[in-house]
Amino acid sequence: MSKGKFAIAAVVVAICVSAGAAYVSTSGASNRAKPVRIEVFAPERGANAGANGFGWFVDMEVDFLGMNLQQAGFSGLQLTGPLGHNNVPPFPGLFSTGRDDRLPGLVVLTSTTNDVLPGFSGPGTNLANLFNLTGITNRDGKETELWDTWIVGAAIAGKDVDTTLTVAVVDDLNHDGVFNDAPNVVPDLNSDGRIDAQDLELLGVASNIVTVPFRINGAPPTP
Ligand SMILES: [Ca+2]
Ligand SMILES: [Ca+2]
Ligand SMILES: [Ca+2]
Repeated sequence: MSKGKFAIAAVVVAICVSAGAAYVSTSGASNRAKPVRIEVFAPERGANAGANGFGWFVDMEVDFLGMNLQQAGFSGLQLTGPLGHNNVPPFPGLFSTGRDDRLPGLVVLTSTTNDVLPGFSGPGTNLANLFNLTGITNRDGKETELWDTWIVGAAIAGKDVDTTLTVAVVDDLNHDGVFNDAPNVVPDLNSDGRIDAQDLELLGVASNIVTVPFRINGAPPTP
């Protein structure tokens, strides 16, 4: 294409990427100055993910700009899961709802999280400690980059339902210099009957707030 068209296309792509990766607060405040940057790879926006309500992924990288592992709150490599997978070598980590023991600043919500299973209390439930795989993907003078992945093992957010994934790293609320302050449950701080990015803004975030609308597939895995 011509140089002019290419420039327009590049701008459109940049706007789309920006809109997809970052929540822009109602105050219009930019997220660019935030010290933590989150990029979610899965689910993709508009995807129809999983089967029977589970088997979908949340996969992301979290960049702690200008920080080391300790400041990021990172407490160790993690390979964990339910039952016999929980907290065993070679990379032990706890597996439950609530704040993650390995990445304790992270909040992960879905708008349709139910309260069917023990430990789940609806959309405010922080799902971060259900992540299975946590590792270090970059360490240099600019950032500490961590990768975090979850394969969802039960229909904890329903099936055949439109939902929204919301992810952020909470501010250093206790001012100990470490991003380790995610709550086990996010309250409805603005009392609007929903628990979403606006409540995280009120709680205080150190990162962009990523929101991904997608659908949870309820069909069985075989036709
Ligand atoms: Ca954990
Ligand atoms: Ca802290
Ligand atoms: Ca709310």
